[in-house]
Amino acid sequence: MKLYYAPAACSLGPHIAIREAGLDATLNKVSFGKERTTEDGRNFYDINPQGAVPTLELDSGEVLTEAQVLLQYIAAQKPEAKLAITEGPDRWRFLEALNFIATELHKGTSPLFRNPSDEAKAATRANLVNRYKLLEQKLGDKDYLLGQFTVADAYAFVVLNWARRFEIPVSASLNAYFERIRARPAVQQALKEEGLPTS
Ligand SMILES: N[C@@H](CCC(=O)N[C@@H](CS)C(=O)NCC(=O)O)C(=O)O
Repeated sequence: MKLYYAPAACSLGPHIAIREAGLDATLNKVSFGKERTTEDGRNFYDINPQGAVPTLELDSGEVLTEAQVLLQYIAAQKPEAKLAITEGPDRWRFLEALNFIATELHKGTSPLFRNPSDEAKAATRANLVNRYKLLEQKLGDKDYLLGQFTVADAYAFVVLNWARRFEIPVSASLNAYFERIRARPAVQQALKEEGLPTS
């Protein structure tokens, strides 16, 4: 499989998941200039008409999109790595966490990347402060959102990294959670491969 990514974008979640699962995958960096071009010189819109990362090209040639679907797809390729919860009551908590991160935190942060007006920025930040309190409640006193590490934590790591970038205040427990994830060897590998700081 081939993952189209941009450094520190939401594609970092599936990238971490690939490394956690120990899957064989190649990376292809997308340039987000006026044109969207892949590392190997193709027009990215020909691969994904939405022009967004993450985009996963399967070995069959099929193209899969949407971060939380890619995370589940990757986890399903290596069930023994237990990166998803697929049975029991926690299955629904797992899906709830993924959707919360996608719709409240990921898309809740997106406006800040578009250089919004001061008013829009303040409203976005206030909403995120509230949403990170909810994430803190979901984490509780556990090491990871579902107790064990899953791809939901890989996704949470990405948005918490953005929270740092945009100086959204989060609790000490969420900061410790971020550091716990960052210390994982697979996360360190993914950060290095994207040319990002590892500490
Ligand atoms: N619905 C997509 C959205 C992905 C998305 O927002 N990707 C961002 C990077 S984090 C992107 O590529 N933005 C460029 C654009 O949409 O034009 C998903 O959940 O995967």
